[in-house]
Amino acid sequence: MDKLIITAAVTGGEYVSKAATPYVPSTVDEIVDEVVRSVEAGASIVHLHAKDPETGDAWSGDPNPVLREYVDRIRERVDVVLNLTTGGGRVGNPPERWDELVRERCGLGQEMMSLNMGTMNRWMEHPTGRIFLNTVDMIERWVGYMVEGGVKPEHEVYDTGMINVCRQLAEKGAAPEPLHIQFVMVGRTGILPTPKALLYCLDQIPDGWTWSVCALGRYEIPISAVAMTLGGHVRVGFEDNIFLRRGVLARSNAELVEKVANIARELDRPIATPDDTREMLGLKRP
Ligand code: KMH
Ligand code: ZN
Repeated sequence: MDKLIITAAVTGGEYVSKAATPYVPSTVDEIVDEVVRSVEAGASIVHLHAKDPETGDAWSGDPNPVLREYVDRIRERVDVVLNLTTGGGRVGNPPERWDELVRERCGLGQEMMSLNMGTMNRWMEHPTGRIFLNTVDMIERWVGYMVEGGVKPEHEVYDTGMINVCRQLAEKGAAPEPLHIQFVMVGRTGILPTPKALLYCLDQIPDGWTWSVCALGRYEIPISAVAMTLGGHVRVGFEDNIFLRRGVLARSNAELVEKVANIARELDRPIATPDDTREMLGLKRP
């Protein structure tokens, strides 16, 4: 089996503020320290959103200068593959600006970016409303910006129909193959976090594509264990789950990384380093 790529989604994304957990990192220093801890625990990719440094809420200004600062500061401290959000960064930024923001974001020095593969009802309250807007036109433009910028898209699939959108991008040559898919098992408005649903998803993707799962809340660790036994990769972290176990908040993203790294060790699945990950996913070195 391939080495295991562990992604840590450390910043809490758009949803997790200091009000939800005091352990979510918010200032630049806290975020950089948290990335270092997560890499030491076994993460080879970190996924980042821009945070309000005081409250830990989603940053409502231009996210790009904030993300650039994270990239530069993290590069000074630790070797890790950087994966910036595309779906985040909309709070306070109207849809007319999204294209320009995404295009500019492709040049911040990261190796990867999320690319959300369809419009859906959000699974949680959100300051921008319940619709998570990602039309096929937006996706096609944004994948083009990523390819131009030498950034590898991580295709976020929240529902099985979105796999067809991935296949169409590949057939048109818009997204370079092999694609890397993140099955985002949100339940509620998207894929249920069950082994059966995951097996169905895997049946739909071509051989040779790489894949990872991220399941929300209490399903994060059990579904990660299923993915690991099936040869897939995993994402954990405060963006998806803040609990180490029932009723116990994780005190750091690194505790969640360590938990899946321990399962991998028990399964005799070696853990990928950042350089292994670059090779496995065909990423450019920064
Ligand atoms: N918040 C995750 C469930 C993005 O940042 O563009 C999906 C995500 C997408 O990470
Ligand atoms: Zn995200």
